[in-house]
This record gives sequence, C-alpha cells and structure tokens, in this order.
Amino acid sequence: NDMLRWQRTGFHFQPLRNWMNDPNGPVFYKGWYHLFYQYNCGGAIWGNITWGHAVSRDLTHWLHLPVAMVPDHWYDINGVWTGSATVLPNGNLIMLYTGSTNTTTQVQCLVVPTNPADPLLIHWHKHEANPILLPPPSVLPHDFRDPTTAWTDPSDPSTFLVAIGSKDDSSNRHAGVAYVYATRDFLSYHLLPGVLHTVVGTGMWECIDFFPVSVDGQAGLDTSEKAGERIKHILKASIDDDRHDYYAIGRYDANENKWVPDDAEKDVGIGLRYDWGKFYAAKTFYDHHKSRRVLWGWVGETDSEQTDVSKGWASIMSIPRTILFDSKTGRNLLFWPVEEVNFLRTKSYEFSSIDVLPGSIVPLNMPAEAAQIDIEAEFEVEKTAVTMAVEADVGYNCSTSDGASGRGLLGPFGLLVLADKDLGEQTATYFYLSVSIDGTIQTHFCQDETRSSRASDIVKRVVGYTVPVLHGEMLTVRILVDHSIVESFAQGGRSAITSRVYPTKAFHSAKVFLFNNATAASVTAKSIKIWEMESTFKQNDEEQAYQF
Ligand code: DQQ
Repeated sequence: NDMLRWQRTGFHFQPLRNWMNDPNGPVFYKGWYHLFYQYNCGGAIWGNITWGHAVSRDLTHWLHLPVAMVPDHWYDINGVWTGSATVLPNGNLIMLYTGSTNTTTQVQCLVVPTNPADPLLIHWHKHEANPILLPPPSVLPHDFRDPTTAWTDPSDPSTFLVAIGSKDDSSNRHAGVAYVYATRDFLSYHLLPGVLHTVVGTGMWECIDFFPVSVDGQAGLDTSEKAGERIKHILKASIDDDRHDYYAIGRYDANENKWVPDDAEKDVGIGLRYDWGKFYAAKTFYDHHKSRRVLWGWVGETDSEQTDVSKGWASIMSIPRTILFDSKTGRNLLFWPVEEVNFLRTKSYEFSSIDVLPGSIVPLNMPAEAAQIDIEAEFEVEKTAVTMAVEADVGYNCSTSDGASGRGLLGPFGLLVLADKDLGEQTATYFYLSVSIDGTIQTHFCQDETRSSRASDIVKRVVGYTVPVLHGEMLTVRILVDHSIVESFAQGGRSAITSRVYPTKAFHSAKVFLFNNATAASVTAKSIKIWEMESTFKQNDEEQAYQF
C-alpha cells in the first residue's frame, strides 16, 4: 500500500527489491565505485545468499547490475557470504569471500574478474583451487569468516596479510579473535603465530576491518600504508552477540603480529561504536581516486519480518561516510557523509538565532514535505544555567532514559523530524548535558525512536552515548532524513546514530520542529539550514536496472 511504498528511500542505496545485508568488496576500479552486498534474490528475508552488485560514478547515483556470484559449488552452496576486495600493487583486483559449504563449514574462497578490462566487472571467476583456506584445527567450523582486504607485509613486499574473524570458547573465554594469514599468491596461506587481537567475553567477531589512519586527520590512507609515528591502526569487529560495530584505536606491530589498543578500557567490543543505532557489518575501502577512506554500513529493518515480506524488500545501506582520525580529541574517529551527498541538496531553508525556552516546541516552517532532507544545526546553551547547575543528571544514559519526553535541568533539547502536525509521531535527535559536582560537563547525544511510529510491531528504543565537546565549541548536529531512515552526526561526526522509523501519520506530511524539554536552560538555535534532497532513484523504476 501507499504507506509501505513511501518507506523506500530517495537517496540511500537499496536494491530494487528483496533482502539485503552486509556490504561486500567495496572498491574503486577503473573509474567506477563498486558496491557488492549480501542479497537474497528470492525474497525479503535472509537466505540463499548471493552477491548483489551495483556501480556508481559518484557514490550516490547507482546502476544495478546482475548478481556477481551465486551459490553454485559445494564450497559455497549454502551461501556466498561476506568478503573484501584487494587491489594488488600491479592494479589487479582479487576478492576473498566466505563460502558456507554443503556441510555449512565456513571456508575462504578466491574470485577474480573474468575480464579485468571490463570497468563494470560484470563476470566473476571462482578459482579452481577453491576453497583456498579451511578453518584451522582449533576453530569450530561455524566460527571462521569474513576475510578482510589484504595489506602488504611491511617486511616483505611480496607477501600479503589477511585477517579473519573467529571465536575462542576454550575455558569459557567466549573471546572474539582476529587471526592473520600470510600469502604470496592468495592460493596458499600460512597462519601467523599468535593472534592480531582478542578480547575475552565479546563472542564471535564478524566482518573484521583493519586499516591505518593518519593522526593528522587530513586524508585517508591505503590499507597497506606502513605503521609509523604519525599513523595509528583501527580494528573493528561486528559483535554477533549484540549486533553492533565496535572499533578501537591502537598501534600495529607487523613483526609481532600484534595490534594493541591505546586505551584498554575502550577495547574492541567494549568501547566505541561506529554508530549507536541500527548499523552493522560495516566495511571500509580506500578510495585512491579521492584519497579518502569510505565506510559502508548495513542498516537493517526494525519492523516485523511479515511487514518486510508485504513490502517486498528489507534493508538499506547507510550513506557512505568518510572516516578520519579526530586529531582534536585524539580518541575517536570522525564519520561524515561523503561530500557527494552535498551535491544532492536542492532547495534550502535557513533559520537563525531562534530561542527555544525551557519546555517549548518551535515549528520550522517549510512548504514542502520534509521527508527527504539534510539538516545542519548549531545550538548554544544558556551559560548561566550551566554554571549554576551544581550537579545534574550524573550517570545519565540515553538508552535507559525517558528520551525526549524526560525533563532534566539541562536537557533534552534538539530537533524532531518526521513529525506530524500534532506531534503524535516524531523522531527526536537531541543533546542532554549532565554536570558533576566538580563542574565537569558531559554531553549526551541521543535519538529517541519511541514515538516514531504508531505501529506496534516495531522495535523502538532510545539510543546514543556521550559525545566529546571541546572548550568553546557549539553543539552541532547534522541529520539526514530519508523516509524510513534518520542518520545523525554530532560534533562533526564524533558520534553517529542511525534509526529506522516507520511513520503512519507523518508520512506524506512530515514536519520538523525544534524542542527544548529542559527545566532550567534556555537554548538558542544559532543557525539551522535545511535542504531538500534530490532523489537518486526513481521510485520503483525498473528502467534503472542494467539490461543485458
Ligand atoms: N553476514 C554474512 C556473514 C557475516 C554476517 C552472512 C554478518 O558472512 O558474518 O550473510 O552480518
């Protein structure tokens, strides 16, 4: 029906129909960005996993291509699972992926373009030697998957290293593990002694990603960039137990096959997340065309499987995000929509210096339906209210709080999007300040989904975490709203939150409001810019599909 059709996005990547999950093998090759993804050709739920494929010139407009790989060998008959691309020093491209075999053992497989001269990479050849890597004896057959992009061994340029995620349940460790293999030809592999990293209690590590970042925070780095004084390495794991993507910043010593986190308390699986909302199985690639590292994440549905079947599709990809090290804090990454997203901005609306008094709501008047928009807003909190707060809401936690309807001295305040005119439905993106007795201020950045839809068969939560705010900085937020997805970024991307939302009243008449539910602090929205966003797909347009 009309409402379910409306939920399809205008400028996010999604297949024309059916189920999608993890992004696979993203790469820039001969002038085209390629995105592969876990795809079920047969329906809107997980199963029969193939690699869907699409290409783009600009990471925003996509051409759907035929599926790149299907389960057609004993070693991947239960699914062509997640994998990564590696561009070799000679420019050749290879893919490694996990096959789920006829006995559902997880094995690693090699695939190469049938015609490397084809920039669209339509046809793929599974190597005769497959599977090229089996689980080592100590690893269970279901705990060995998702090979990373390979990087060059710094001490031997003809050797490549690949990480694979696993789990170690010996002595009740329930540890996530990253193994590293060395290979010269991608056909025979040698397991390096020890492990790259492991964290007790975090369970299976899916979709590991491992890459360098420059501490100057300027440009992205090639995956093979050697470790050094000005370089740190990021290790990311998708934690199967809680379905979130966790990363940590650390140092890599290739000789020792060891990566060590800067802060053991913020280790992989227990510390920072790429995104505090619905976002999983993410993967980066180095875009040598624009010298940047780009992140894709799978944003699943939070409605019921039955609804997914009725609408005929499930899942969206996040907006591709550039990743940089935050040289100002030195403790986190920055996630920001790729610059090409700005080129989709059309009509704009600007507001400035709007005072939002404690307990008030201010509509932002825009003539059009605000269902496909990009918002940038800056807030300033009344200083005296903050300095007079002796102690306020220490221990506040987005996920256990009352969300946007709660009332504290210094929060919540922010924006309501996809709201209907009487606010029966609304998705709130907000800040909330807490002050401890010694005067330390913590800023929480949260998204409240609990009133995003009147429908009941939906998971609705308050999500978010604290975000670093440096002295003299305003509170800033960017929100991408696209029908059934709200992607928010605070403080230039120090924190990101993605929500899936399914308005039943606000659809076709979505509005934007400012709100301040604090009891003590007045808030000024210093500047707000809202852009309508161009559609990159025509809704349900079969013509967009590649003809062959
Ligand atoms: N999805 C794939 C696996 C991976 C999981 C199967 C993560 O390779 O571990 O569809 O979502």
